[in-house]
Amino acid sequence: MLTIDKRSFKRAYKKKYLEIHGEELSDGSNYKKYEALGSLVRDYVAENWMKTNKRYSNTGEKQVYYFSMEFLLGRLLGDALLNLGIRDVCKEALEDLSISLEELENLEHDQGLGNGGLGRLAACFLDSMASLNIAGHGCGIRYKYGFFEQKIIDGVQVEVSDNWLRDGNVWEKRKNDKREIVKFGGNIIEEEINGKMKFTHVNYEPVLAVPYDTPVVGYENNTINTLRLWSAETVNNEFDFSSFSRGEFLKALEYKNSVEAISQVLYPDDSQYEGKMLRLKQQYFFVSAGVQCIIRRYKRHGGDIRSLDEKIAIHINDTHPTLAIPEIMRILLDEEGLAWEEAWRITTNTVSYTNHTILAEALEKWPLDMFKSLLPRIYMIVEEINERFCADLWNSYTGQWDKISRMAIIADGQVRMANLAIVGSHSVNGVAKLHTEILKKQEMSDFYYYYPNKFNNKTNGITHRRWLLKTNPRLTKLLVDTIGEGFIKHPIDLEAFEKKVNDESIQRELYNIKKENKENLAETIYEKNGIKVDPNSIFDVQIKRIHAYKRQILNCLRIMDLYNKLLENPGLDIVPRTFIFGGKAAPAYHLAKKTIELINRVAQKINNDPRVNDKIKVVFLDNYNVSLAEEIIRATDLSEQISTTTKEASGTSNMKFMMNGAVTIATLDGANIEIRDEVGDDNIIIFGLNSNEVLNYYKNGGYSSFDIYKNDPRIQSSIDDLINGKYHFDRERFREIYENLIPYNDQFFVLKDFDSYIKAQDRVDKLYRDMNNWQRMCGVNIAHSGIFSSDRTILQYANGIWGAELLYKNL
Ligand code: 26V
Repeated sequence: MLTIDKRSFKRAYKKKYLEIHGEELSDGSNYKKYEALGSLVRDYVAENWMKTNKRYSNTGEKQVYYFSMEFLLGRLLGDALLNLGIRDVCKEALEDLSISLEELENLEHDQGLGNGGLGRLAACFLDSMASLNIAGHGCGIRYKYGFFEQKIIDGVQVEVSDNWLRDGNVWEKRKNDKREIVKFGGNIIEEEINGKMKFTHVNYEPVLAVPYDTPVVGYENNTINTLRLWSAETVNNEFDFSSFSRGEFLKALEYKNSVEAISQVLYPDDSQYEGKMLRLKQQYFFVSAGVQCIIRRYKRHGGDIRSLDEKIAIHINDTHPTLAIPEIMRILLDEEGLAWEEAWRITTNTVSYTNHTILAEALEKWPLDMFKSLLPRIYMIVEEINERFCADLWNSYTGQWDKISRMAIIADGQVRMANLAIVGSHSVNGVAKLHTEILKKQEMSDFYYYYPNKFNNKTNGITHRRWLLKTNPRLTKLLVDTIGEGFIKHPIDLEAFEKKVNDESIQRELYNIKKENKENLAETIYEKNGIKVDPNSIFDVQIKRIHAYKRQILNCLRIMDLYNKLLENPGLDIVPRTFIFGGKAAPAYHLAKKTIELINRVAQKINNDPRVNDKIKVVFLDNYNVSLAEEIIRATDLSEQISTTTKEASGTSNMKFMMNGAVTIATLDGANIEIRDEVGDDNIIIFGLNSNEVLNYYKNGGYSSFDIYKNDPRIQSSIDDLINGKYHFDRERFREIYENLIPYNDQFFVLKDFDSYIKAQDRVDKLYRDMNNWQRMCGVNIAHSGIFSSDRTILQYANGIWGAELLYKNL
């Protein structure tokens, strides 16, 4: 923990400002003030960063590398100040200088290098590893453009590029001396030398991988880990002057652009796999640079290559970094000269893999031709892994061709990345109990029976430092005042709060805190959308990627139904509600974009209808990102977690909401089940089909959405409203949604769960009328949220998968 007093902080800050801007503090813009503060904080971090790295070299403790195509960090200043333990001092010092810390914090551009849950999980894990003193580092891509910015124009999503580096990035440090070369294309020359095969890669295209390091600050423990993101450049970092001098200027420029394209942009799709060459290039690019750099460092410190797996753990976040497996093999075989068996033992003991989705359409499978021409040596290694694996399978399952071809790594002209990840790692985990069970019993059952010991569950978590301490300081203070500070380092101790939740003064304070947060959000809503919402209404929130399986449509149809009811019966006695949505659709995902448009049209209609306006309002907040999530989550009464059971692997916003005292309305899917188990049935509102029912329908059929539509006039009229011009003069506008639900038989059981959802929402209405009891429920949720801290998750990974030593245990 850093100790610094207000006076020295002010002095240092003014000095820093002068140093980097060459002018006096009082003259500058707020952005310049933010830059100076960021830069000062980075200086504070620098010494401990160096010391942490030294410690890791000296102690020789096991290093964990978390490989991920995505790190969705959000803003860093507030978290760094909090974890350094100087946020209060900094805030007061700046106040003396008439500067608002919050205003400066809000100027930071979100670091949005991720799509959603998977990327944000990686960011929470980095925070927990550093805070638990685990030598754990991130490895990924420094995309020039992050996840697109979303604008809503005439109700429709429009994508704008996210030029997040435009104004610079105070947190990153380019490391020219740590560059690596990654080789693409070319041919492999095979020759036998002294009875040993030698493979030489020739005619390849070299790409320079340049690392940019970002410090990951541990909570008050002096540990600073590293997130290393790789950027692609041409080897001489300029276009080829020989072609320039021959007048082939454009060609040279084209080459430079094609190399830089590798780290140009994050793929904004998290639902539908597409075999795009550029994405495969991205994957090999960062994985190869990362693995080369890890092995180089390991050897520099005198490590014996034969015990690499004792000192290094590489975790792959979904299948995206699976090429780490053949890349380690390549280095061990071709550069270190190890025999296949030994290289394979080391590789599989080093690598572990997390699966994040059972959606078949998201499974990565690369076309063989593309794979072979882009990565010729890696392809040869994958082919051999496959041959050896299939030979083993043949021994166990002689004659069972079906099974063997299902499990093969190469089949049907494709390389199946999930199969490679399972075969080439020593651990495969799901992200919530139900998800892991489904992997074991359904999606990956062949592999589970073959390798039962590889499979395990690690229920996701979220960092309570960002999602409670930082975003909700007033709630944090109430908790500290009532149960003491212990929960900050041991979040499970939040349980002590349960004893206090019947106390009326606590209930009142919970109410007041939520009210203030809702008032602030109401202001943001007014600023962004020009809609006035009532902070006394129930804030009913669904924020997440827009996906058919997450069923924003279910929520929207229920709002349409309620609207109809209110028109029929203007005196209907309901607690006023504000329905809040946020989320981005993949640019090519039609149905998801239509869903956004529908929500916006419903919002427009309802918000402009004075007959219902004292009862309901609908808001779609554009450009949902980490910072907006922080603002919304602390102001939420009701958290919507309504995915089709079995489809949401875990969910993590569900955990953030409960930690901030929202009550959840949910299907028994993903981690909702574990939340229910923690808080008990009285403190969560559950509805809908259970997993057996859903799996049974998928297996045996028997579901007809049309039957429900035909027999329930209430559903019928809301569904008809999709195509009768009520929400858009062009009646065809929402036909796609209609067709998905009726002629295409509603793959995600929206109609099947509709009635049960409405009844669950009626229960919410009743419960909310008893404010003391509602606040008691909120309190129980907070008290049981500690187990969902990512500190618990990371300890389970460290002990159960990585074998990472907790040398500096602070638990
Ligand atoms: C998948 C794909 C597949 C196609 C190409 C691009 C792409 C990019 C990302 C992904 C990842 C989708 C998987 C994902 O984000 N899963 C979410 O992971 C969360 C953290 O474990 C979990 O809480 C969510 O339930 C799960 O949907």
